[in-house]
Amino acid sequence: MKRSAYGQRAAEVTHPVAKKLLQCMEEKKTNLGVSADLTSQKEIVELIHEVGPHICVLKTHVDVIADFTPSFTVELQKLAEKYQFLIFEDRKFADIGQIVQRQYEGGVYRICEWAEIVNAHILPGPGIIEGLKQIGMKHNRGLLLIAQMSSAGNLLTPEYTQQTLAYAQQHADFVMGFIAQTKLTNDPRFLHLTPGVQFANSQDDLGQQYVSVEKALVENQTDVILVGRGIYLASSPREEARRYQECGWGYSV
Ligand code: 5BU
Repeated sequence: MKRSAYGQRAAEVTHPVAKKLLQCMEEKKTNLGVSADLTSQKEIVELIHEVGPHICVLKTHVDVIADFTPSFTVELQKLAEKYQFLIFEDRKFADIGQIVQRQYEGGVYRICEWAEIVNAHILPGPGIIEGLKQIGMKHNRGLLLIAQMSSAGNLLTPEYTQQTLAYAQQHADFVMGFIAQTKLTNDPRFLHLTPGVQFANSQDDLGQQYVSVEKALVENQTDVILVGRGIYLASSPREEARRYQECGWGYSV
């Protein structure tokens, strides 16, 4: 049987979360992640039952859930187990190391207890990575560095992106990849996850800029597409997730 590049990489990488994600992608034949940006626990659970079989990652913004209770994260983990996907809290940490540790470990959300993947800006310097790493490594977690953004007028210059790559290389025991619009490195240890992907629209009215599945995966050579409104606002999120899965996987094998 022909193995996809994801399967080969799964065998090669040593980062436990990168390995798990690549194995999941290979087994489920999907490079689709869903951004579950809904504002009630019930809506998110319903969405997961629709899209769960088609995704490798569920991306959350827990702080937009109006009726959030800590038990929700227990349910999320059960659903991740049932449907076999990884949970990525798109927290975009951006503070000094000492504070991000508290934001990651404590507060209401206790993110490190349930999110296998989180992300961070490197704006404050490498102390943010060191801070998160001290917490995350104890829990077998992975970090994505935000190297590029999808939104118009963002300030992440090519030099900034290159510095992100350099920091990732210095912390490859914890950093498993990037949020990026284009592939930044051939280093197989690092995964590239791309938000701002949609079939239907090229933008929203607040600066979001979309690329097609083909552009993300073929032209820009990234690894995982992250789709939010393109799926959760569709009349059948299940069918739409299936379409994105088939399209994305078709470009990757
Ligand atoms: P959409 O509905 O597919 O437009 O949602 C995009 C999601 O990806 C949303 O959760 C954003 O927070 C997230 N995102 C993004 O759109 N662009 C970026 O550069 C980063 C995250 Br980083």
